[in-house]
Amino acid sequence: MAFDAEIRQALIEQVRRFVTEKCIPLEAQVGETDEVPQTIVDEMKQLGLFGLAVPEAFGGLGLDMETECLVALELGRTSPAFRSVAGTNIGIGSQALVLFGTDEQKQKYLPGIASGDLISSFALTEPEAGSDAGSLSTKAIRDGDHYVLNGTKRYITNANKADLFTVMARTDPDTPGAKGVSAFVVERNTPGLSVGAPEKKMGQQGAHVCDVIFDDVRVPAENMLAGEGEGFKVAMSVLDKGRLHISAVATGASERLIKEMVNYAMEREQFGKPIAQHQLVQALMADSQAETYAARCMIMDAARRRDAGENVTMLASSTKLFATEACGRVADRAVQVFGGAGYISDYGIERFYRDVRIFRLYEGTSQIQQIVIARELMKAAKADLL
Ligand code: COS
Repeated sequence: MAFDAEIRQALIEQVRRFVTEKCIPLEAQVGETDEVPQTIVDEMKQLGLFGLAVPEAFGGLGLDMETECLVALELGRTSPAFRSVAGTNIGIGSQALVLFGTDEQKQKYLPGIASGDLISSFALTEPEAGSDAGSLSTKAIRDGDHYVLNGTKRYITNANKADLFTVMARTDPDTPGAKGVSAFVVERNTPGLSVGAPEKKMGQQGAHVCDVIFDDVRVPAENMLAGEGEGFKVAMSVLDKGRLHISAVATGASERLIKEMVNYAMEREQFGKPIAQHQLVQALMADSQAETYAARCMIMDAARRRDAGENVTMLASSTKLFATEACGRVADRAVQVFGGAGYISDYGIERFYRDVRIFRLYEGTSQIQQIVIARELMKAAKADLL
């Protein structure tokens, strides 16, 4: 069901105000200190941002995908580290529970995720299993009414703050590939679970990724999500949604960068006039706008179709491929329009340039999106649906 239009507009305006008044003034500080201030986290809780995608019955706002994307577009208009604070609770950290959790599992965890009192993370990637997620080797071996987990997860967003992990692990070591994988909810304080130090990254200071190490971690069998062997599908379904959300965040960043480049180009004078009056600079601005508008349209269309119950695997991958690659080009053009200033930290453009680079990598690289799109096309062709 579509979200009430007035409530939606009020929420979007509230988020835009929060981003403009609270987050943007702190961008440089967050970039330098590598920490989003607690006051901001508290405000995000009050705004309900942690529970955007948790059903109302469990304390969230229960937004449809279209509204979630509109909010994500707003959150994208500042340093991505701010969005990342609530990002895993909104997306990959909560959605396995939302989509596949039993009523007891939902009752136990979703209210805390929605309020932001519980931080949730998604643990799929491993040192030897990145794009080839189905080859993961973390094991979950049944022992009575528990599964015993052993292995290492890598680059896990918000792991250092997480209270809860959705973990994909191999319950059937004799079955290679996607089929032997199951998904579990694992609490941070379970004995044997430890979290590594945050990695030093190219960008997105203030957002953290760490290793998560499982050393004979005993997880109750009732914490399994969906059935045994269903974990890969759980992960992929979560990523279908996550890829739309990330597309919206990236496109919000593109819109912010366009605003920055146009304002700068109208003020900065060279050859006796504002550089915005030079046609080669106009081309940089215009191409950025055309691509960003296209990305926004793709996001809205795919989100509405998901809300209507359509399978959006191909659309989500198409949107993520286009929106994140476009964002990379827009960020590059923003540096170009700013010229030397674009390379200097004080102007913040180089920070955005570094921050947005990850959009083309996480939740599936651009090359993985291409593979998904091509496979879906061939499936559709076989079914005579093209
Ligand atoms: N939704 C539901 N089920 C899905 C699915 C989706 N979007 N995509 C695949 N599946 C199912 C398939 O239907 C298949 O089940 P059946 O054997 O019952 O038909 C199963 O999952 C395995 O799928 P597939 O054979 O396509 O798996 P592959 O190992 O070939 O890999 C890719 C598929 C490459 C698409 C996958 O590994 C992937 O997305 N990798 C990138 C991972 C990623 O995004 N990592 C980012 C880190 S998480 S932030």
